Amino acid sequence: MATEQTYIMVKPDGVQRGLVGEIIKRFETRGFQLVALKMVHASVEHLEEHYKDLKGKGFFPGLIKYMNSGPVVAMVWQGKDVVKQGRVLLGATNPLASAPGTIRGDFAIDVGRNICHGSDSVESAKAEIALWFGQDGTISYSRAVDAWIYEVS
Ligand code: IDP
Ligand code: MG
Repeated sequence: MATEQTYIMVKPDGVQRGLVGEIIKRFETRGFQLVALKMVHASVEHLEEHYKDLKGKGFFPGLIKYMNSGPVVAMVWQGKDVVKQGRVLLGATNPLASAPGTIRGDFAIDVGRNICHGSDSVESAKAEIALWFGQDGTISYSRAVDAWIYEVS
């Protein structure tokens, strides 16, 4: 049973553009398991914590303003190699460098409006899941379909 988890977020532009379902669908149809989901209009302080590694970058104030401009959809997805595979599904940070077939490559143009977030390592996934879902936690449940997705489940 694959228990690796990643934090995936539809950013405010993804919500406004009606892409929540599309982004969920890509993870769902690939076979990954949704184990937590909520909509939240995050505070500046919360977003500064989420993006603390980027503090000092020239685009940081604009990034926080963008992320605070409306609600996001916060999710935890689970499955084999899901952190790396999640980044592959999202595409490159700059949508202009994202391959067609990826979420950003199909739906975005500007790096400052790239519609989705995905954890970049197992370690940062753990920290991000704790930050966004610490009080709620994730849901543990089995799926009969796993026997059709994993050779051994
Ligand atoms: P990632 O989202 O692919 O992990 P990071 O380098 O962690 O990329 O940057 C976080 C977010 O900051 C990006 O998704 C993007 O929204 C924004 N960002 C990164 N670089 C730039 C930039 O050069 N200009 C404007 N925004 C940027
Ligand atoms: Mg990042």
